Amino acid sequence: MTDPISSDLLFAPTRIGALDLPSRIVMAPLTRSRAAEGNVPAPLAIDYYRQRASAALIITEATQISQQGQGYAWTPGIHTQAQIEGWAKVADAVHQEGGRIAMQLWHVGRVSHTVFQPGGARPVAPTAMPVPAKAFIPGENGQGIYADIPDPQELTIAGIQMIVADYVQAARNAITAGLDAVEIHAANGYLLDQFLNSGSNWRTDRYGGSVENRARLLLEVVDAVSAAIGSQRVGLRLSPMGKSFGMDEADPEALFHHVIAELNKRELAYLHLVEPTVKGREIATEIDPRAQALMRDIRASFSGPIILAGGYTRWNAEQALADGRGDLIAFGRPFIANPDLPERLRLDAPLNQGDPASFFGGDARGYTDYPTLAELAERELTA
Ligand code: 8OZ
Repeated sequence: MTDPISSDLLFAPTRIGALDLPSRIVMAPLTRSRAAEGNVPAPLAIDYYRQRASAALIITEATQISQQGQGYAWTPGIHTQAQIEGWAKVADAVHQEGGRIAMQLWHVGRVSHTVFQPGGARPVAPTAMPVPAKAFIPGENGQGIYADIPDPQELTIAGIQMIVADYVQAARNAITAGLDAVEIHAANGYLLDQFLNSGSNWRTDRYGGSVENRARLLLEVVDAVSAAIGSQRVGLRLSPMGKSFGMDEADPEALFHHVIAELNKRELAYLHLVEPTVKGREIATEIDPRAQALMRDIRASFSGPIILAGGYTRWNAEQALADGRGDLIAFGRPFIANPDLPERLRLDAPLNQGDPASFFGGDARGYTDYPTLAELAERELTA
């Protein structure tokens, strides 16, 4: 093994799909629950993303493709004119700073609540079964609260087709707003993951049962979105062996063998993997050998670039690149607290620590007020 910290693999330029990137340091999608009325990105979001434009690629917070796709308080959408206009300001700001930004397209499926659903309907799912999780809904006095998830309703074929159309429209809207690419969120127990997983998908039609059938919706979405905006502007996020919101796949090897073989025919811009060490908000220190083997297989068989996400530090990011486990590294929490993260990693400078109390919801505090190294130095001079 090479000595990773003496190498600078994180700073090698690369190309993924249609995008030329100056480094391998990706800003991970981060839900911040600060959207304004109408689930429009708030003016503060313009500053927040502008401040982080030195990332090789910003992946936006998960953004619902439709009202039905929302499952959390104050998350932004990309299905109304006002939302498109809000995102256009964000994309402009990032581009003015020389950055690139992809929108993460999100449908939560069953991880929702009647408060978000059109007409107060029950959330939609591949299969109507109780969901072992809570939804984060707006409470009184502006605080989010956790609420039991009402039993979902099973999607009809017509309902599934509408969702594919919603993905396409959302992708077009993102491009209209000036974003550079989209990332289809098929990880972490949300709709597309619910279809992939045998534990949450008990359908007996062409969308359930065999691995081919469970992967069908994902691939239909990938194909329809690619046809609309070009596969070179489409990325995909998966969380193999993830356990979020009741996900539990009995045969992940067979599932991902099929998914990767199909993806290889489609020439996406990238595959973004949430590593199996990610357990909700914690990172496991013990590595499950089966999960490790699966990740190795995916890496060996996928024909395009891979972004890895999973609690990376500068040191183990360099190590992952040196070992060839991925091509780019997504940093989440470090980007919350360090708008100038690439510069800090380059200098091996200390990092600001993020405050979990302000991760979800609130105002500028813990959002746009984390200082850069230059701002810290200035404060010291004037103190
Ligand atoms: C944290 C809080 C809310 C949503 C995910 C979109 O896990 C999320 C999310 C994360 O993919």
